[in-house]
Amino acid sequence: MADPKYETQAVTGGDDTPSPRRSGRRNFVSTAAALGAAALALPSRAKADALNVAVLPPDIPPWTTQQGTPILTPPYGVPSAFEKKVVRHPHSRGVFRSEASSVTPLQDLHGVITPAGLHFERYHAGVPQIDPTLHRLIVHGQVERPLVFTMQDLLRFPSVSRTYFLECSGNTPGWTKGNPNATVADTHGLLSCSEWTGIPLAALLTEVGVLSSAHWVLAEGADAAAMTRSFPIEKAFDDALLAYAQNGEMLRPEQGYPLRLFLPGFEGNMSVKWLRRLKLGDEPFESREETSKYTDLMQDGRARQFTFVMEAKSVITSPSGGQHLDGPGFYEIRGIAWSGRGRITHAEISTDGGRSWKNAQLQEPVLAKCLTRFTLPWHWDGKPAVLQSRVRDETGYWQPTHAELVAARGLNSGYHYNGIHSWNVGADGAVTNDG
Ligand SMILES: Nc1nc2c(c(=O)[nH]1)N[C@H]1C(S)=C(S)[C@@H](COP(=O)(O)O)O[C@H]1N2
Ligand SMILES: [Mo]
Repeated sequence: MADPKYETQAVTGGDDTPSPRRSGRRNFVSTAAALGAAALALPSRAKADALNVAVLPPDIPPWTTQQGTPILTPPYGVPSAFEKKVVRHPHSRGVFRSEASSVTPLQDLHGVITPAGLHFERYHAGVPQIDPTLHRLIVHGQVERPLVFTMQDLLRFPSVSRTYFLECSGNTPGWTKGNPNATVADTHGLLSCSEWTGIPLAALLTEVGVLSSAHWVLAEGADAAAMTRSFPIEKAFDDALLAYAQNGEMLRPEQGYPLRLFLPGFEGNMSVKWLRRLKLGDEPFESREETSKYTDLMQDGRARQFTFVMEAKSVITSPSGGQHLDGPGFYEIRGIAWSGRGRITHAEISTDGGRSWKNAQLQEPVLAKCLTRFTLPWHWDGKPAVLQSRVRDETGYWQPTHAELVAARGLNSGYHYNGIHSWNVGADGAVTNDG
């Protein structure tokens, strides 16, 4: 479809003889009317007038009459200058610091892949700048042959590429009522999805030889936080990766360059970045990040520990907090869904705050432990509406309501919130967060 910015303009000049282009335009206008013209971008005649240039059909815009920017400028491509607002923002604290996180602007993205430069970031002691030629991975503990690998060694192993989401277990401050001005980045932005390339951890463990007494693996990062977590050996032989590339290029420094552990579907914290050590043992290692942190305090004062899996969750990204509907008419409701247990099998959308639900269309491909897009055509009648989505995964688990989550886990924990999220649409078209 042509850019509506041009197509909704009145054609100036020329005679009245119908031409293919004009009848094309007429068809387009009738489609536009059917969709509700308000859903389309408004013409920018005023802007063109202000610039004193003729850019709209049938005039020829200046970018058609002059040579464009030469190739290789800059040598590493960047988004259009008109997309400058699509960036990561610091999470909650309002400033970038070494003990910090930044969020992915999910409301401005399309498809399921997060561009590397927009992948959320979470680090406990800043981003180390590691020379890959000086980086080593040591594998020791209950193994037959303790070994130290260089990056060159690791790149020679057979590799795989898999598309997986990564979500921080602290994503979504849903336990308490949210800020009405929050966007999806604010509520769900500690979530991204990439194609990760690396070595199946199983292949590396086969190389060192696992002793039968080994049931747990400790992973340690080379950053100043020396982030350290334990995970069961079953995960190592299931789908754990030693990832060195992301969306076709080597990892970004923020994502763990030159090597990170990647545990698909598990809470983000366990995917240790800047990975320098794996130790095999018969028990979990009880590191700081799996005892005093990343445990979930329950209502009765006891804490859940080793809550690895990120459960099925979804959020509507359009229309969503901070956006504005330009009057009644057609809108496509769009959202993303994911589950750490496997594939998403159902997505439903409510426009009346959960009183009634409609099946949304899952957009292919539907991959396990990966973001899945879902959509639903919607005609907004201009009245206040409450938009919600809920999803089910292949285990039959349904994304819970806030009330169900609170009943099961109380209100002491800040982690693992996957409740149904609501956006309010006001009669004026303003979309606000309802938590
Ligand atoms: N070495 C190391 N690994 C780490 C962290 C860290 O601070 N240091 N942060 C963890 C946390 S809490 C999360 S949510 C993920 C975030 O990964 P990302 O920055 O690539 O999004 O990395 C995890 N791995
Ligand atoms: Mo995290």
